[in-house]
Amino acid sequence: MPPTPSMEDYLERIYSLIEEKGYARVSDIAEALEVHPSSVTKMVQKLDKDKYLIYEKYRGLVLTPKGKKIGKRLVDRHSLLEEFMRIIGVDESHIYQDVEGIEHHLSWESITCIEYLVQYFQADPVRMEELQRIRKEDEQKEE
Ligand SMILES: [Mn+2]
Repeated sequence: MPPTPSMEDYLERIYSLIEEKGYARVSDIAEALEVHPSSVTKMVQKLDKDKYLIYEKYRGLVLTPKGKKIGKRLVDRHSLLEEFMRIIGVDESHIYQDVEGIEHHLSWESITCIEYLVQYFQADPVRMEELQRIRKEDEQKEE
């Protein structure tokens, strides 16, 4: 069974905490996701049961190879979608929340398509200028 959106949020966060600090404590996860530590403990136990990680109350948690693999994929997906939003001209102040809102609801096929689109724009700066030109022309019409 694939992870639920909520499990994805946890795996994504746990993976980046471990990347950044070398470990992920229940209190760090709770703070990062703005949830109560008891919710974290519950979810971590579920992720342990589903073999994404190994949780020992006093020793903390480690991701299994399966947990690492999906964690990395989720973190990469988040970065890709942020990059996509930036390219299409979304204001920086909306990017994080918008990505949090859509990331769980796209199929991996759609993610791959977005990846190609991002590559398309990154390959040639003229393409991004062209997109910005369309936007500017439209904004000028409204003025
Ligand atoms: Mn995310």
